[in-house]
Amino acid sequence: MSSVAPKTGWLSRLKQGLGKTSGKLAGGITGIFTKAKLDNDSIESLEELLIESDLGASVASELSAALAKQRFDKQIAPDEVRQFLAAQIAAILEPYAKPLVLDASRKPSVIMMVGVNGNGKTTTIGKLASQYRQQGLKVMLAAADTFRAAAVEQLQVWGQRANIPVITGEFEADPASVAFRAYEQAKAAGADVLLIDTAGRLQNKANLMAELQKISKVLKKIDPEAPHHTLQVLDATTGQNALSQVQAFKELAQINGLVITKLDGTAKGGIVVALAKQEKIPIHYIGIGEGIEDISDFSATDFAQNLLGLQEAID
Ligand SMILES: Nc1nc2c(ncn2[C@@H]2O[C@H](COP(=O)(O)OP(=O)(O)OP(=O)(O)O)[C@@H](O)[C@H]2O)c(=O)[nH]1
Ligand SMILES: [Mg+2]
Repeated sequence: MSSVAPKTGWLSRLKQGLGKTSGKLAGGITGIFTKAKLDNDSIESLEELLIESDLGASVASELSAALAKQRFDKQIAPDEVRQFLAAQIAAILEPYAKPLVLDASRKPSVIMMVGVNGNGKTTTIGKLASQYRQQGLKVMLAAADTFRAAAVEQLQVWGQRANIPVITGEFEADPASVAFRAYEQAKAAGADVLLIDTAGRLQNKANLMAELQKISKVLKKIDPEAPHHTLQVLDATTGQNALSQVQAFKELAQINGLVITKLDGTAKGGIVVALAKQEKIPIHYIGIGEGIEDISDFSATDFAQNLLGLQEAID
């Protein structure tokens, strides 16, 4: 699905959203390479900078070594280093920068959102629901996080904003029964997309696993392929911890896509690169703010360029 917002508006939001990470990387690279040769010291400092920005130790050493191989013992301008890194990072991300493609023959496509508390599941559902609606799709939401009354209300607020029906259950109702009812209703209404919000209490892993598996199981009574997409939402501000969260959730559900939120709030945006490299799961969307428009498709080149602060004068 392509983003609805004009390309230029999206790019300026992306640039702003990645500003903390790009500021740190660009500033660091300028500090290291102004007047300095590309030698062991500067390569080591670059590697440290990349690790601090959460690209992960293996990517950091791989990129530094690749740069050294090209230009060792020669003067190199900071701008060239940024260009080099952006190209390398884009190449790492490219295989995993996949849009979420909905199968139009499914009425509806069922998207289940999972992830640790506070990572941005409900917010992401609100943003996506609004995007899909703007594209003319019929959307419904299921509040299958029934553990907190506030969680249901939060989803209802997003639903009201975009004029989208939200199927809810009683407080502490069985999440699977809410999901099942929502699926039945979405089917009857001829909806294109059903987005299911879930709870993320990883502290009680056995319960969460049982809950997510039960939701999946009841959805499969309607369509054995449902849920058609299970997306894990990760909070970029947690840095390397996002990697262990993916490991944990892989045991709980069949994760087939990632959404990485809160990139606007952190200089640890390199975690996106570490996730692509290590987890090899498609990254569908990134969140770059709390507003309804602050989400977009994940583009490897645009992301890499903006991570290095290179798209200056686009809009
Ligand atoms: N800055 C910023 N804040 C975000 C983004 N996405 C979500 N948030 C904020 O993060 C907080 C938690 O988001 P929720 O959507 O409630 O997270 P959740 O995963 O549903 O949390 P639980 O329901 O507790 O499991 C909210 O204050 C959101 O506004 C983002 O991309 N950028
Ligand atoms: Mg929530």
